[in-house]
Amino acid sequence: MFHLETRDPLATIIGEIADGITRSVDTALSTVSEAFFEPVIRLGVTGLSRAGKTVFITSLVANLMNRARMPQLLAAADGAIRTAYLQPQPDDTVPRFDYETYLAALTGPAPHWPDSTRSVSELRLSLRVQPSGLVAGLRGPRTIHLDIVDYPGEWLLDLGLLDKTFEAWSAETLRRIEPRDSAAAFREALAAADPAAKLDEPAAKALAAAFTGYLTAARKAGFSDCTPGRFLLPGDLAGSPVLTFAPLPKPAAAPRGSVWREFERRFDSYKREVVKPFFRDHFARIDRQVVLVDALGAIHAGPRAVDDLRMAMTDILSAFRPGRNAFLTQLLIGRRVERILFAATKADHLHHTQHPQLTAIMEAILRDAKDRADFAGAKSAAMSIASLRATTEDTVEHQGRSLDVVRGILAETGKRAAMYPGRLPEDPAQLLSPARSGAERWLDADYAIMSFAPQPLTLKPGEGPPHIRLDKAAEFLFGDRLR
Ligand SMILES: Nc1nc2c(ncn2[C@@H]2O[C@H](COP(=O)(O)OP(=O)(O)O)[C@@H](O)[C@H]2O)c(=O)[nH]1
Ligand SMILES: [Mg+2]
Repeated sequence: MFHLETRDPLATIIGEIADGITRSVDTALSTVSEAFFEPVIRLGVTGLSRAGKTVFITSLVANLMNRARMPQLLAAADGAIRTAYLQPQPDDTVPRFDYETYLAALTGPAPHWPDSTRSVSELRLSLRVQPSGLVAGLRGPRTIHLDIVDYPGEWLLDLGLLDKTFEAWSAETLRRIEPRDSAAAFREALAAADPAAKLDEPAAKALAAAFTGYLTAARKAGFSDCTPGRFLLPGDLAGSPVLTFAPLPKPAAAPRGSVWREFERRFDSYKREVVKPFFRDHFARIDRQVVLVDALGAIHAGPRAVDDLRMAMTDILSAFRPGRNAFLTQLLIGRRVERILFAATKADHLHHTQHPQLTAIMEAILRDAKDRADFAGAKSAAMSIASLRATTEDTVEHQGRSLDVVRGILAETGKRAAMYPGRLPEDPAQLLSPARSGAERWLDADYAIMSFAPQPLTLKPGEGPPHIRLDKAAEFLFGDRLR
């Protein structure tokens, strides 16, 4: 006897046909039998680069294989999860998430943060689950596959390009970057170019490079409207023509073979060959989504970065809104993301007494993003977590006051240090109002941040790496599917 607890497989198939994806009969059949016999949860993990995706996935998988530190994941606490093991992933052409290398970096004898990743990757963790309680005797153990997909948040923001022509995107981009210092070099390159002239490849490359330089600087300065996303994170497309274009002022006439015509064609290829396949092959198949956010980093960087974070969260959320655009609506027929978690990562930089304030800030931003994106449907939540706890807590006396600090090993020097990151306000509005009104700096507070290295660990049998609320995040994201 088997127990069917998955989304309607028929809806899945209809969705695929509707999009005109031709799949071999083989794949279609295995999808059906898999859906019937072995439920699959596709968990998307995203966030802008350096948000903590790699560390999150590595620690989550390690803590699902060794569950002693997962009391808030109910299926782990009550013993329903019998075993968890890695299996070959279903998608042969997607790079495998290099779990073993990352885990060795984080938990080896000289612990360090793993190298930064720049593309999509996937990992399948299979869970053998035996529900406990009354129904336990009636159901045999079953296998549930957790397919974790790591993809850059930068790529999500490209969704907005699908609705735009090259002309509209160019005009809008040029208007927006007009006042920005970071675009000075690109504006200069543009002034020297003639969009009506015949395309010359080295000149095209130079223009694209100047535009990429602008995007990189804008990202650093905290702007989130940095499309096309692949210009920042090209993956294996670096240097290809599909990434060799830039926004242009429209010339009076654009003859065949001109820079304008060729860039327009490349922009369309970018949408067709890069953006659409990503949404079709990865995004549209996700059931549960976690968006990792470096909220503390943004608070430290100042009001502009916090406001930018708020807008980026709105943009990300609107990518998950049904009916967002025609292409996506058609892709998503019969399926949708059921749960979305926005998690402020690296909460181990804060003493636990300040975690409620960080969570309150995330919740306030999420509420605002939901209102602005007119978002309904998926269940959403905000939390503060640390995928890998790199600090320990302490209370020290400082000028007659006692301060709640965290201690750790500084990543740069290897020296031990205590950090007091500043006091987050009880009322999130004290941060969000100045952010919204465009303030340059926080008025009466300063937030510090230090970069700690992972601490050397001695794990007892059954224990995964130390974390903060990773179990709670897991319970929200897929705990319901394990019982
Ligand atoms: N203290 C602390 N730092 C973290 C944590 N997660 C990530 N980081 C830091 O953030 C950096 C980027 O993390 P990574 O997972 O590579 O980000 P990705 O680009 O989103 O995959 C790491 O190199 C660490 O410095 C955490 O849980 N605690
Ligand atoms: Mg990564």
